[in-house]
Amino acid sequence: MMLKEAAIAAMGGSLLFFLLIRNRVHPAHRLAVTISSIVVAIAFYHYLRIFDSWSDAFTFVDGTYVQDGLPFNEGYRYVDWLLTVPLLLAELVIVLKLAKSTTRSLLIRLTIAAVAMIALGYPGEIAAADSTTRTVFGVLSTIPFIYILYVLFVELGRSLGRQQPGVRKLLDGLRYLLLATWGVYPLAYMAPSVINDAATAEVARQVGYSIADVLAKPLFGLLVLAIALAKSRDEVAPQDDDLHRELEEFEDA
Ligand code: RET
Repeated sequence: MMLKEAAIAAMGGSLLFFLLIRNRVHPAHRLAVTISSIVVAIAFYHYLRIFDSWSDAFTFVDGTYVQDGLPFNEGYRYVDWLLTVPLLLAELVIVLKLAKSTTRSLLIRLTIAAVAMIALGYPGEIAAADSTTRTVFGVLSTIPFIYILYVLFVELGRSLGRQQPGVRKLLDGLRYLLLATWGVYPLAYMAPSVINDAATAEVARQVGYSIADVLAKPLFGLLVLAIALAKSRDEVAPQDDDLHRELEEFEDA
């Protein structure tokens, strides 16, 4: 499936990029970019596994996919999310550079909510297309999902005023990218319930998850990098001022 190859390439390429650019970021803001590298490295590995599992399960016959092999393992994707979703939330919180106690409280609450969201989604994901289990766990998983959105948009919204105007714009973009891409996941989850043909539903779900993953990991990482670089420029400025003063003193002497 071409899309999975594209996802593998996007994860691998962005991994290389984040590693190469890391040194351009001021050490005070580097952790967020390091986390981006870890996120796409984890996703790169899991996409290789997902790709293999897909090839073992489906064959392309007369223009459509037919499931004629081993069962397709959706577990790789959930293990990937279990690790990467808390990390993505952590890099967002870390790049903000809030007070230590606020950061700590946000990290703990967001991690718990993210783990609950993914863990509750899994039993529904592997349940039959029209089963109650699927609906019940989908609804249960949506509760922590809404809590995460509440924290990011209402709670964090209040701290945005303290960020530099340029950074604030980027952060706004980051939050809307998050909303737009994370919103795709519950929609893709519903594909098997609304599309009758099982293989078509499976393809729709995989396409949704894969596109959302590329936007939610590498593109999200790029925006975090832009914020870290903008903040790095602010860090460099005082040193330049010092240099300036020294030069002036030197010229005066
Ligand atoms: C599930 C189950 C149905 C209800 C909801 C879900 C939300 C999933 C989300 C996943 C985000 C994944 C990301 C991965 C990127 O690395 C589990 C599909 C609400 C929001 C951001």
